[in-house]
Amino acid sequence: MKVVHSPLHRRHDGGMELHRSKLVPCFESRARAEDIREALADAGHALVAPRAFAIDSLLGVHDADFVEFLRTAWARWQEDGRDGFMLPSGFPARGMRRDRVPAGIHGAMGHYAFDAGTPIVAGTWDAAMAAAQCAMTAAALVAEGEGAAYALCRPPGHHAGRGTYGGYCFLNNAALAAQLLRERGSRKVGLLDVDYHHGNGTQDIFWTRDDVLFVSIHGTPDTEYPYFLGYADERGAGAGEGFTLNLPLPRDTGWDDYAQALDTALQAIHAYGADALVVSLGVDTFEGDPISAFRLGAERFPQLGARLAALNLPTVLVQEGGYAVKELGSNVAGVLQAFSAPTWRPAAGPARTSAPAASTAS
Ligand code: OKP
Ligand code: ZN
Repeated sequence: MKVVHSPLHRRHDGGMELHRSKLVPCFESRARAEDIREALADAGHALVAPRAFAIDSLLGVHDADFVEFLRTAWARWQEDGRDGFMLPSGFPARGMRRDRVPAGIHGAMGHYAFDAGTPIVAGTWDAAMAAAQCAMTAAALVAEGEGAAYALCRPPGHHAGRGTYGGYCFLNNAALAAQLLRERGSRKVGLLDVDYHHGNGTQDIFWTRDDVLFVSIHGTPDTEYPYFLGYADERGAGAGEGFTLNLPLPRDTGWDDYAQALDTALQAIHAYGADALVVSLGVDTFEGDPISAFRLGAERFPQLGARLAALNLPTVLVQEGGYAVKELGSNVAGVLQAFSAPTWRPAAGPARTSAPAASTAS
């Protein structure tokens, strides 16, 4: 299948994160994307460059002031006479003001960020924008008739909310893909997040909407990052009530229990009547992942892919986490296998029938 990827991810590098009370190089590294790219090229997938979506195309998903903060943060940091990488150290918790963005860069950072593990460096904006373009391009390819497409996004996106960043994420790539599908003819998008960590940003973005069903399987926030969202009793609000489904699982969950949750998730997307699927594809559910605690063996990723493909929907796969760098590429390739089988063809949905005639050939 088509793999949308940009080398600009390399500009996001050199930052450190506060991890167990120490500043350490981020687990989210350049090497991750390189490993995935090599494994997918070896597996015969076709690498394509992202299209040049403009900043405006982010605004269906993100607040304009937040986007402007991300775009200009590094320049403001430099004006402040600083170098290296940007990390906030104070946040507006209960009883403090969130209605006002402090004028200075340090306060502004705390306003928009929700953790001290997501450094901004000189090239972060370029990399985040390129990743967003990769996701939107993959979605456009699917809207134009590709059965499935994969966006090799780095940095990842699912922790980024309408106006917040954290968890290595700045722009919500998967949400942008879902939004683009909606704008190009899809009526109901199923968004399944299988990353080990809850996709709090995606949930935030679609919380009050019924046109995107958000379903997430993840380590329970009782013990796992991001801690403050992702419980089973969160089900959406207003028009979006009933259109968020969280399936938290305990640490050490293995395939049997995981597969049951996966069936529940897939059943919910089927029952919803989705005509397209976006997958937030984190493979940090792998047993060897250094920062996660599920126990899926490498042989489970082709099985995961087969179950996703069995939904028979036009599908955009968007890379999220996965930090066992050595096995990362082969685990991702495993998920993509079923979508590349010569017999796999999604049922034609509105996302496909709305495609311009000239671009449906694939
Ligand atoms: C991103 B994704 C600092 C605390 C936690 C954040 C983990 C982000 C995972 N060390 N680190 O969902 O894979
Ligand atoms: Zn994760």
